Order: sequence, then C-alpha cells, then structure tokens
Amino acid sequence: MKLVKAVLAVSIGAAIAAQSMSAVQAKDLTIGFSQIGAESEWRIANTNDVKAAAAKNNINLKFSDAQQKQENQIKAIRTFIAQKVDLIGFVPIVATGWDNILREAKRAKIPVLIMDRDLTVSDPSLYIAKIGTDSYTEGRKVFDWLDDYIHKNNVKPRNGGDKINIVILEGTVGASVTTGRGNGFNDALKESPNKDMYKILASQTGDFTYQKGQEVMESFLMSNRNDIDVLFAMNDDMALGAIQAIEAAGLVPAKDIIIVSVDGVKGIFQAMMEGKANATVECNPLQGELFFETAKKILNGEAVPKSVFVEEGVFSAETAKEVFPTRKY
Ligand code: GYE
Repeated sequence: MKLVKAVLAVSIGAAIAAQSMSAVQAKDLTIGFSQIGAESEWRIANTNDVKAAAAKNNINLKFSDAQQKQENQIKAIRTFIAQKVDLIGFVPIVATGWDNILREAKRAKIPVLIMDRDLTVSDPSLYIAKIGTDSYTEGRKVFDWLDDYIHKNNVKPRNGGDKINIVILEGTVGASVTTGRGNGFNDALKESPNKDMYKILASQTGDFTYQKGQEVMESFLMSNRNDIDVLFAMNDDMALGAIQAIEAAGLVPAKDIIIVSVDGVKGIFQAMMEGKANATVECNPLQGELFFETAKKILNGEAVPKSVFVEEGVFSAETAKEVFPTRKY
C-alpha cells in the first residue's frame, strides 16, 4: 500500500510506547481492536483486512464489534486496558466523546492507534497516530467529478428549471467522514465558477446502510420526484439502496438521476456495469498491514507520522468493466 501524505511528523510518546522494550517481536504482541460494526460492504472488507493482517503479522488480536454504539466501544477499550494489552486500536464511530477513556488508557501507559475515522480530543497526546482515509478530499472529488460530467454531457435540469437539483444521503451523524465528505463537497461547490447552477434540495442521514439509503431516498422521491437530478450518497451501500427506490418510483437510475457515491466496493462496480450508477470515489478499506506495521513501530519507540492517508482514486461507469477484475474489495 502506498502512502500519499504524511501530514505531521511527530516524535511519538516514546515514554508510553517504548517501556524499556527492545525490538518488539510481533508474536509477543497482543492488540485490542474495537471496530464499529458491519454497516457496509466497505466495513466488512476493512474488518477482514484487519484480521488477515493480524494473522499474517502473528499478532494476538482481541477483536470487538461495537454494533454501531460508541458506548460499546468505550466498554471494549476499558476491557482492553484491564487485560493490559500492548496497544489499543479503534475506529471512532463519532468524532467526540473519547477524552475520558483515552485518559484511562494513557494512565495505564497503553498506546492508542486510531484507524479510518478521525477524532477530536482536547489533548492530542491522548492518541499516538491515526491512519486512514482523507474524507474531505473525497467530498471534493465527488463535486469535481459531478461538475465535469454535467458539462461534458450537457445535462439539463429535468424539471425545465434553471438549477441542477442535488439530494444528499449523509453518513452516520457525528462521524468525521460524514462531516469531511460534506464539507469537501460543499467547499468545492462554493468555490466553483458554476456554483449558481446547483441547488442542494435535501440532505439527510442514511446511516451508511443500504436499508436507510433506500428509505430516505423513497422519502426524497415522495416530495421531489420530478425535480431530483443528482444523488450524492456518502457511501456505495446507500447508493445501492437508493437505486431500488429510484426504480420503484418508475425512474431510471444513472439516467434520470445521476448517481455518485464514495467507497468503490464491488457492489457499486456491478451497478455501474449494469448502467445503474455513474461514479464512485474510492475510499480504501485495506488498512490492516499499515496498521500493524505502525503499531510495531510505536511499540519499538520509533517516531511515526501523526496522520497517514492511504491512496484513493475515482472510477466511473465508462471504465467499470475494465477495472472490475482488479478490485480487491
Ligand atoms: O465510507 C462507509 C463505512 O468510515 C470510511 O464507513 C468509513 C465509512 C465508509 O461504513 O461505507
């Protein structure tokens, strides 16, 4: 896996991490990992990758599934502390509310490594580093792809008006990726010379799930069936659910309503190949190897960058067939 950006090089809390350890042997390591749950195809790929990378690196992994609840993550982290694991990893389901539990980990001298989503803490030394994806840039890429597509294809508003009407299916409320993708999209729109031709008609959470994506799209269509030109779904699963709703409403997905989402899972490639979705901005879930490599460095007292992003592309229906065989998740 290639790294594209190392934001801030810091010398990590070696006092916490090194603990007079000489080069740590992976087989000696016990790592506690709290995952959010299994809300999407992306998340399942992420979990599988973490487990496979742990096995490959000979790590004793204590894996805990939080079933979409922050309180379950906090409980799991507390259990990992009591078990005196060597390092704690977790995906923060939402950005805030972690200070207290992370202080407990710090007091127990257990380093914390964040995966995938960002968190906001009062004291940045409460975690060593974060590896994951750049959701703000993903949001910008969604708008850039859309604006380009609208112009190349000379797309006109379906209702004969003067605005291209957009609806947005947002991710989990309070998650850094939801805020990041939303801000990235909105900033790119605001900064665009074409900003006046777009209107955001409605924006609501679909919780990153197929089911909620379908339900919320149904309600969007109920009130605005003939006005919606574009759907921006903050993940592919919600877009796939929305495609069902669009077809049930007697409209043609990817034609009547342009569909762009984020993740790049196989399901959306299949939909693109069937002509039912237009584009996906990649979000790479294969972060396991980098996670354990970084964990070992931390436990050896080496400096690691505070934030590392994995590489991500953009794929559209035109190239879906060609790219599909190379997709790993
Ligand atoms: O896009 C979505 C998942 O945090 C980047 O969470 C991740 C997001 C991903 O459920 O499908």
